[in-house]
Amino acid sequence: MAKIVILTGAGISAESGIRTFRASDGLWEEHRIEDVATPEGFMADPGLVHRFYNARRAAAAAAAPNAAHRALAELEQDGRHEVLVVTQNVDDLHERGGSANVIHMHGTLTGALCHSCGHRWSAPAEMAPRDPCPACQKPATRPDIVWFGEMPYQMEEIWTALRAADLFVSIGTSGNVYPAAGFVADAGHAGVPTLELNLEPSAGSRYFDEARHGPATAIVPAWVREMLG
Ligand code: BJW
Repeated sequence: MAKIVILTGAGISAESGIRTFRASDGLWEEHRIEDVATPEGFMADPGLVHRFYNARRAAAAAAAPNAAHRALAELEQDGRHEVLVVTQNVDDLHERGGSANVIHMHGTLTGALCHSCGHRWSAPAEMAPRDPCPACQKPATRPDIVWFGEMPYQMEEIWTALRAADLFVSIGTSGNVYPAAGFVADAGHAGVPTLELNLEPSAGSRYFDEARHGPATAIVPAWVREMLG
């Protein structure tokens, strides 16, 4: 069975109404990365960071998976390929679209984490700075999100899957944030063919063996149809 590792980014959820980061109307136009996406920003103003993620949690809950999420689920469910989706996205649209084998390397909006004892639990719709951890009771709760300077989740598992893959596909990511931006090079060094599906050429477009450009809801289902013959 051919093994396919698929990296996804904000672009796959854009047509579900979820804002990307680096577009002219993206999240980083309104928020300083240092303020809302670093541990130092959280320590300086946890209320601001919780408000940022509370709003994004509400936006994700109100959104529905689109044709690109559903096409990747169809590829997995068809059973002829072993599909692993590695997403940088913190929404749960892959799971709601039907994908089962998903790694959230940058965490999830539905998760809460205690930065004192490391306990994890389901995030309520609204989190606030002095919420107690259900395990240790300390007011040390944060969204279970990987911020700049923190180690993304399940990296060994991802690199092992990448090296063993028969195909690496990158969908809807600008290729600006490492280690995900380096996966195309990691795959290339392991002799794994690489394909980019993005609205426009990403920062790493030239490293891919093949690139197709257009909206995810058009080019992802078209690619899946090809794969399923
Ligand atoms: C469409 C579309 C449509 C639009 N259809 N497409 C110097 C050099 C190298 C690295 C570093 C450096 N200095 C610091 C670093 C490390 C740092 C880093 O990469 N910094 C860069 C800015 C340079 N990385 C980290 O700190 C990471 N940790 C780390 O490196 O740990 C150490 C380590 C060591 C060794 C091994 C492994 C690790 C942690 C990174 C955490 C990123 N966190 C964020 C925010 C938290 C999550 C959240 O709040 O959601 O994650 S940043 C933000 O960017 C978010 C995203 O997941 C991530 C990627 O963004 P994405 O998905 O690519 O979105 P956009 O908006 O950039 O692009 C969207 C794309 O879609 C565009 O191309 C559009 O064209 C396209 N698109 N509509 C198809 N309809």
